[in-house]
Amino acid sequence: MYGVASYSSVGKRVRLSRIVREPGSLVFAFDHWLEHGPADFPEDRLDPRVILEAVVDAGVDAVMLTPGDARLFSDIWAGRTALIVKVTGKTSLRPPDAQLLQSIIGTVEEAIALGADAVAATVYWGSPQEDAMVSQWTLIRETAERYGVPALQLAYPRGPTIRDRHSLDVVLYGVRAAVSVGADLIKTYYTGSRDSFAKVVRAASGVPVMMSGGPARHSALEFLRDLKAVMDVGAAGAVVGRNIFQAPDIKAMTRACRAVIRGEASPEEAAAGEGLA
Ligand code: FBP
Repeated sequence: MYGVASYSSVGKRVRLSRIVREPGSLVFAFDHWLEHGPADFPEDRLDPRVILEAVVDAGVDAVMLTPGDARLFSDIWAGRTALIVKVTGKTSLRPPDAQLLQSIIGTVEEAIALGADAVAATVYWGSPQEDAMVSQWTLIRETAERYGVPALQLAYPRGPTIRDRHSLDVVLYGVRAAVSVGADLIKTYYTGSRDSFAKVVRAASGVPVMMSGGPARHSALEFLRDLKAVMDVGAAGAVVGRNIFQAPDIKAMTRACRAVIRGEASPEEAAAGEGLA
């Protein structure tokens, strides 16, 4: 091949390497105050600062925040962990027929101004408003591309034709769609087994895939086993919110997730080592 890489392709590679690390990365997702509201937060954890401090102290590869929270809490994350700014969002307060569209809540330029290593945006594949979501995504991805910023897609199939968001065919379709529209990194639902997730990773054709945490499992061990299953079949890591910040001991759960993702401990060893039930 002749020629040298473009400035932006170098920038994208450098930024991506701060998030996607070998053998795997733990990203803390923390946009839940916007997306879900108080229902997600135990009474003693209403202050996001308390949660974010604990997670960053325990050590994660990156945090994914809204632009406003990235600004407000920069004293916690800056210089300690990579930053992904999520530039789309919605609240659960919307009426049901408006739940399948996210709004633009920040720009790529603002994310760069904040020091972001990547931008993230949700696409609800199969939504009646899929057209608007894909158009938003394309604008975000194209702008990010120009500045050498990787674009993470939360590839979430949901809509009236989708019966089971977690079924293999549905997740596969969402991941292939995300690849087709240029995602640099994909966050998607767990399909419930190691073998099925292997197909999801293969379908991404080398674009890194991270498992989305989802609602808190019945036990820490159950979640750690899910992490192990996806890591065994080539996932790039996981983007986890509730399974960490709703855990009785946030720091212990963060460390256990990280150890399993990095292959430093089995789920059983990680749970026992951190005293998790
Ligand atoms: P969780 O690990 O808590 O599932 O967080 C990941 C995430 O994608 C968040 O970024 C987002 O707020 C939330 O899940 C979306 O949840 P829902 O699936 O209820 O829309």
